[in-house]
Amino acid sequence: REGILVRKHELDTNGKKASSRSWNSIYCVHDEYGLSFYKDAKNASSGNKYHNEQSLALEKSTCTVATDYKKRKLVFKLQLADGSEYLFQAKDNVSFYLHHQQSKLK
Ligand code: I3P
Repeated sequence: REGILVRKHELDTNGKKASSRSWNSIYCVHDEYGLSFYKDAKNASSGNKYHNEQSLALEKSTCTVATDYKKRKLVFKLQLADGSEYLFQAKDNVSFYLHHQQSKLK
């Protein structure tokens, strides 16, 4: 499954506060390799990753609705096994539901 989400990197590996903290619109691809990020669909099809970021391994990750984040709506929180954490904002309820449910499957 793939689509555009707006992402904020909250915590780095081991729970350290992430240094680059702004919200960015990113093309996300969720597949057997994990969650990968691209600037847009074109870059996704050519495999050109967003800022050369490695795919996120979703094993032992948790995905929850970010009820503690009040500044934006339709935000879910992805917490990875390595201690890093990302917030993702969906563009509408359908997108939110699909991405959130999909992330919970792993
Ligand atoms: C960040 C940007 C984010 C903000 C974050 C800032 O600044 O304004 O939107 O998060 O605050 O550091 P920059 O663009 O210069 O990186 P919120 O939208 O959640 O407030 P934070 O460091 O308190 O998370």
